[in-house]
Amino acid sequence: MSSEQILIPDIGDFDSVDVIEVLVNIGDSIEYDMPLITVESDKASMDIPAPKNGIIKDIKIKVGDKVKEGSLIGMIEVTEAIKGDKSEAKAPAKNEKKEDIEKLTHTPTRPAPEPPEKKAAKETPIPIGESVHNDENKTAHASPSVRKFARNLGVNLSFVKGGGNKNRILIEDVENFVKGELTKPRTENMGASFAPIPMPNIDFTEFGKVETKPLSKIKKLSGANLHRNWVTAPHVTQFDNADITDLEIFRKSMQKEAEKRGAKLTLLAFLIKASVNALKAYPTFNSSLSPDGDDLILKSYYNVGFACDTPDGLVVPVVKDVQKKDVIDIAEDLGNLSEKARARKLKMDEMQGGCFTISSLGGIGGTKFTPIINCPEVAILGVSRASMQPVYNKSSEDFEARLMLPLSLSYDHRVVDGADGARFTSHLCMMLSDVRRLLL
Ligand code: CAO
Repeated sequence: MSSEQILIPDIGDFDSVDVIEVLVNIGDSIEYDMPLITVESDKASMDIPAPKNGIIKDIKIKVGDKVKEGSLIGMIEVTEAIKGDKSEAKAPAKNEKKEDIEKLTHTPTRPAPEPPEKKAAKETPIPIGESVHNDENKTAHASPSVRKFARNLGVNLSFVKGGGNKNRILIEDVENFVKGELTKPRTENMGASFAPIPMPNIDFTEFGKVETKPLSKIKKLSGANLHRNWVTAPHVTQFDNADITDLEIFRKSMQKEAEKRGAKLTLLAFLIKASVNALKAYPTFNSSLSPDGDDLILKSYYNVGFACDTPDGLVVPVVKDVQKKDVIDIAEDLGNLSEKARARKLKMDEMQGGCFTISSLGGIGGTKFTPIINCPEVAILGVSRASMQPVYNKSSEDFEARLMLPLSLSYDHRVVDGADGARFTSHLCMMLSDVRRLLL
């Protein structure tokens, strides 16, 4: 056995190209023609194949290095001489088109491999996501080895988001895509006509100037969760209006006392208290479906999450053990948790264990909205801006100006029936319109 240098072969018209992937490690046993590294010019990318069978003894380059013909990739301990060594392999000719380089660097003297399309059709297992369109695969920004990997798995690269330099699709992006697809709810029984069609890939620059900004980590995470929740839980939203005229007078009268304890007594604190009262009256709302959908898990603890708007996106801190707290305790928790959320200092356990969520947009505006359930919870309360409304009083047979708070309760119809949805919001309205009940 002898140790030999592995050099970059003739790569055509390129003076220097970037190493964008190193596909082998020291100690790897490799076969002739296996891709060792991927290099990229500003126009094309190509895999550099192994010149011989052997074991990688040393690697002299890393991702980001610039290389050219003759650069040392590493050392190989040749284990077995093969017929088609590198001297026989056809190098890309200088005048060949750049797009052809990929094909040429893969042309060994062994029997020619089947064309990729044919091979893919044979090897492709059940297509993941959408069907494989090789034309779309070609436009994806990925190295040949990644394209081959994707083809073998039946992945259409036009659906995969690249995490590499200049959004290049890497092996791990394909792996993550496959994992994501496999954990999606099964839809085969829905019939093909219900499966969503792929999102068109539009080049917006054709219509005007654009700016591309990466989504924040929080937005990506919450987006994936919201999407899953929206498509898995059949949502119904029940609307109601709570008369909070007396509650507001009481809240303001308690503000000084709250300030003494360092808290701002907001409406949200009362809403959390009232929600727990309603959860106790209607325990189905304080439950989760088991993952197989066969059982309902009823909870005997009362933790309420609240949607908090931060510069990085939406987070949902959780006020724990609400049943043991008075409204000022809850207001204190709300202040602390909101501050931490905006300073990105929330700990994981401060966002876990929620039973029910409140999303209040009342401080901003709007008359009503339909919140998305924070699954595996089964309901969420949306709160919009309170406003003075003429409300008919049966006793006085006259209209009175009352402060009305719009509520929108979205619930999972697999767990909650429509009648219970209406009962829950009626109960909430009753609690909020009579502070004495709330404080009991
Ligand atoms: N009607 C009228 N006024 C309201 C109100 C309502 N429903 N709710 C709050 N207000 C008023 C408050 O009284 C306060 O006024 P003052 O400063 O004069 O007292 C003002 O609006 C601001 O309230 P706040 O924001 O300080 O307190 P909050 O308890 O209402 O809200 C929080 C706290 C964390 C929920 C809020 O800051 C927030 O992030 N809201 C956005 C939630 C969100 O994004 N939901 C959407 C999720 S789905 O994408």
